[in-house]
Amino acid sequence: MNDFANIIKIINKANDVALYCHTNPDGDALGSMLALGFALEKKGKKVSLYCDTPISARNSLFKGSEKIALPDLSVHELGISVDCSDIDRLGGAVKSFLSCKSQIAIDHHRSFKRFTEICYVDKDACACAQIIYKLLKEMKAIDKLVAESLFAGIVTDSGCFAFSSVTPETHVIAAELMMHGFDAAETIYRVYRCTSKERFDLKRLALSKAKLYNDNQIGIIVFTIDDFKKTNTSALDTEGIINELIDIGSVKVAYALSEVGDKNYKLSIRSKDPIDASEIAGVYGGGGHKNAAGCRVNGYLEDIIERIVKLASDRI
Ligand SMILES: [Mn+2]
Repeated sequence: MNDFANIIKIINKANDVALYCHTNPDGDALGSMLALGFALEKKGKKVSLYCDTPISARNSLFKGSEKIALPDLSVHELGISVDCSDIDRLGGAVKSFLSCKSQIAIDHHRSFKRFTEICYVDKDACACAQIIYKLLKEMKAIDKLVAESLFAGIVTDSGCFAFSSVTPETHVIAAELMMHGFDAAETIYRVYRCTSKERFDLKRLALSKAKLYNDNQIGIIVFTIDDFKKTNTSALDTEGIINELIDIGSVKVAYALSEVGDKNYKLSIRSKDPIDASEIAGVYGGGGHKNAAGCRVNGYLEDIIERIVKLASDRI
């Protein structure tokens, strides 16, 4: 594990490389995959980019995202997954990934469960893009567009350099990337700050129903299918809205429940130290990072809320 030399050797040998990111990709998944894709294409390789989720309007703001396709039946020489903590995160792309003649996984999640013989995992990296940066630096494959994509990944996964996962090294890497001359402020606006009117409406609606528990130490927002219909949005548009709750001084744990089906919810968790969000997600078989994690939960909404409030209050 964690041997760039071996990984570079394998990449150099392959002519036909398929890259994979997780289902419902976030900025780090996209930035990591696109940066690696641009770099390998420049090295003359045939590169395919796969994700099982169609690219949303928001994700189309990442340069090169139009190259990302739904997985098909074609077989590739080498498959590389980025930002996937376990094989299930590939969702509908699992079969395609496994059909590659060899596989590599590159990830930074604390909950990483090994699913390839060859992998590179750095649980201290604040973004997968930070690992891809080191890999591509060694391959001397960073140009302006690659740098911008990596920067976009780091910005989105670090809360624009605000999370506790950010280290001095993160800033050094960001500085080295910026030297390639892309417009950093424009990139941050485009991939991190910019929102749509629809998403604004969803945020306004969800926040108007937000509830606080335990002396305002636990915050919960719920996105219902009805909310998505009313605002012409989907569960993909909820990313980041949960931060409005964890930003309340008294809140130690914030939850966002997104209804995805009948009695089926996607639960996002944010926490402040020392509470471990990934440990709470683990109760439901999910995972993530110390301050940001997620899982799926089944049941009646009232029961779920009662249970997750107890999970948080037990840890406060
Ligand atoms: Mn990530």
